Amino acid sequence: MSTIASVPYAWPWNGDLRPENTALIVIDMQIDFCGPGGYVDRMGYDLSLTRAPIAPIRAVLEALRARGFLIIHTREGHRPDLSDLPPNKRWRSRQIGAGIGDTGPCGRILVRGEPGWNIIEELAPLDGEVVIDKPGKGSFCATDLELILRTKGIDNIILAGITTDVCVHTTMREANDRGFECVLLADCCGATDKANHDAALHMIQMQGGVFGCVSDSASLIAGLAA
Ligand code: C5J
Repeated sequence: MSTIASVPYAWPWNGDLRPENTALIVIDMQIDFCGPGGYVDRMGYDLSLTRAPIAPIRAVLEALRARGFLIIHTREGHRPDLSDLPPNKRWRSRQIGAGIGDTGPCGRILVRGEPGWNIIEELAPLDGEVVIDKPGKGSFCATDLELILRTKGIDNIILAGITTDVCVHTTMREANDRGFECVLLADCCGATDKANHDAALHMIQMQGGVFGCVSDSASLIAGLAA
């Protein structure tokens, strides 16, 4: 049996936590979501909230890389011709002054290949790590993530990244519906609103863990060392 301390139950449910069957997914730690001049900054939200998970994610990456776990990174972004950008998504972003596809201080907002679309240097993927480019909030929609996870024999998913209530939660829900066993690391996630972050954590814990569990970086690292 190998589990980590988490709520509402010790994760994973069956005690089978191994590098061979468990992946970390780090979601959208891009300049657009936590860097000056990026999408979130342009919307006027507090960058300290989306930057808070950087140090805990680094610690988790170090622990999991050292043990040979599968590491996956995602990037939200659209094709330069915007052919995969639904017009209503673009319209809504323009209502708040940060039009997706429009030019800002970090290049075109949430467009693949632009400076703001890059993962921040502190959490840059290592050679050989999987990077998933996704046009939506969920990491399974219009990507090959599920194929990669199934091919590599992954049952358990550890979730980190931003934002807790949008892309992380959507990905957790998608994964849970596909039968993956999920845990979200609370201090390795952040939202553009603290109350939304807290609510997102609370939702997971209902119904005996309706989408999985909530843990944190220290509990994961301690569990791995035990
Ligand atoms: C958002 C994300 N919030 N990565 N994206 O638009 O959560």
